[in-house]
Amino acid sequence: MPVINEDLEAELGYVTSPAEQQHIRNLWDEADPLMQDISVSLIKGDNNRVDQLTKEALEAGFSANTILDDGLIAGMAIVGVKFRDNLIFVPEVLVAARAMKAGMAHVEPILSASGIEPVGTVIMGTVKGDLHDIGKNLCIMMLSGAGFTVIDLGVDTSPEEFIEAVEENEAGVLGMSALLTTTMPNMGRTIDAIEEAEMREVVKIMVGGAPLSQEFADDMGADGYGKDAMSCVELAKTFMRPDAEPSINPVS
Ligand code: B12
Repeated sequence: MPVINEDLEAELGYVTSPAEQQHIRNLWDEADPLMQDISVSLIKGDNNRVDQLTKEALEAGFSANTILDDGLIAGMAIVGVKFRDNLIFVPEVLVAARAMKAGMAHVEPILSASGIEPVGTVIMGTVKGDLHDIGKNLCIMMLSGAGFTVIDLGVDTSPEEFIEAVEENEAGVLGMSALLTTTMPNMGRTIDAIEEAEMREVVKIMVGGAPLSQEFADDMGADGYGKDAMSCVELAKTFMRPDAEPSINPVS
């Protein structure tokens, strides 16, 4: 069984909560040394090395999903903790995000290239005032891989932009992402605007992002909450089932 490498053990030392430390340790103690190396390089913000190691890992036969989960996302978990605890600051996080992007550039085409017919159109965006897009982009990657046509509205998306995109693309599903407690209410405002535009019956709404919960999603009147990219895909698939709601518009 792989052991956790020295650099990662040192990084775990920054995680003071025992539960959090155990959670992150679990991400690594089954992970191949190459995946651990990708995590370390991402934490250090070494985008060239992440780029090179991700290529190597694919050539060595690791699946895109394994590289994403055991290498890239596991590394980002530590970056998140260090940022929260003021051990690193915005510039370091941006450098780590750039390294994540370097790895995702190799993994994304594989996850997206399923070659299957589009099963429906999903509009995705990060809400107004919020610039976090790593999680949203992961969801988009997985949705594309599952055969959805995804329209990415990017970050800082207003309710009007969401509404326009749903209309223009006759989308059956709208997904909103928020990472800040201050921008979470903009999801509710978008849902209200969709109701005012009398479009609530034609689109299913799913929400996600680290600070969200099922309870919050229910309170806002969303149709679903997803804790990660896998649940995002599951939700979108559920919404596309003919028995989900007659209002859904799958791509014909
Ligand atoms: C990277 C990052 C940044 C980067 C963003 C880069 C980018 N391009 O995204 C930068 C440096 C720009 C940044 C800026 C800021 N950040 Co920031 N950031 C983070 C950090 C470290 C990681 C976020 C991340 O990418 N996580 C990894 C992804 C994979 O996870 P995720 O986003 O949760 O997505 C998953 C799920 O939630 C779900 N999901 C996501 N979206 C959706 C949507 C749907 C529909 C579904 C179903 C599922 C789903 O699936 C995803 C994949 O599994 C977090 C800490 C953390 N641990 O979350 C802080 C954090 C979110 N940031 C925070 C803060 C405070 C800020 C700033 C205000 C800092 C400042 N003083 O300037 C600014 C705000 C800028 C703005 N207006 O948005 C706080 C928020 C606190 C709060 N409670 O509101 C956090 C929690 C850090 C902390 N603990 O203090 N940040």
